[in-house]
Amino acid sequence: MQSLGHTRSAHRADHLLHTPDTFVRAPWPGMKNATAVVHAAPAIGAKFTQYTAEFEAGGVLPAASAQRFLYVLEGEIQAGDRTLGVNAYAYWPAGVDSMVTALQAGTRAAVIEKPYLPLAGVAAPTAFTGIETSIASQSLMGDPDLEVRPMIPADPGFDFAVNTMTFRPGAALPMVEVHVMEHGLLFLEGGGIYRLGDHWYPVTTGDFIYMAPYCPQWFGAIGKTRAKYLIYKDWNRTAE
Ligand code: UGY
Ligand code: MN
Repeated sequence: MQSLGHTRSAHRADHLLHTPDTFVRAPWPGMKNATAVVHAAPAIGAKFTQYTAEFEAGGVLPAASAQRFLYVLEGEIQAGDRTLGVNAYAYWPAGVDSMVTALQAGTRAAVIEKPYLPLAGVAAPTAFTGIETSIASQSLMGDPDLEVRPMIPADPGFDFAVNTMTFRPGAALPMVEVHVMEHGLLFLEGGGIYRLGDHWYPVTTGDFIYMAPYCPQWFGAIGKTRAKYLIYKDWNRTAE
């Protein structure tokens, strides 16, 4: 639809709000019957790459040179001997072919890839899968209206974390956060107001946000349904 040049998308020095009306599909080397919307990459200053993969039935992802995390948003994926439905996720270390094939047309997945930073004396992680809805929630700073579900084990072998955060209507982050870690964030449900740097944005399902290190950030859920997002951060390593 013609929007006369208007969009909620915004790219500023320390953040990107990437809304679906501005997504551009582009071929990703090695993908077959699939396409990528690249949300964050070294081109924006990120130390990771995050894209949404959109598949036709039988679509495949190429092997990644970095470690890979995948979360199923829609449809069904075969990954080796595992079948992953909506809310299922998987992790593969660098050098392991994830053998991802979509089983249905319209399958979509959030994919995060990151070069691994080893830690002396700590074993590198191995592949695993899980289901987000089976994870026991932890409250954030004691707020029962804000549930965190960590999908990456609390093990120093991992150099990043991916969590879901679920806010009851009206719940909010308890503070404006300013931290060295960067974020890739995908809105899964609901919406609200996101503060990024000195800007306050209305945000909703399907939006993506990149936050650079030290980007001031705060979110309040607005509306009558819960708000939920998937959030990546670098973790367990000294900042470089
Ligand atoms: O884990 C986090 O840093 C998270 N609380 N940040 C955020 O939701 N913007
Ligand atoms: Mn944060």
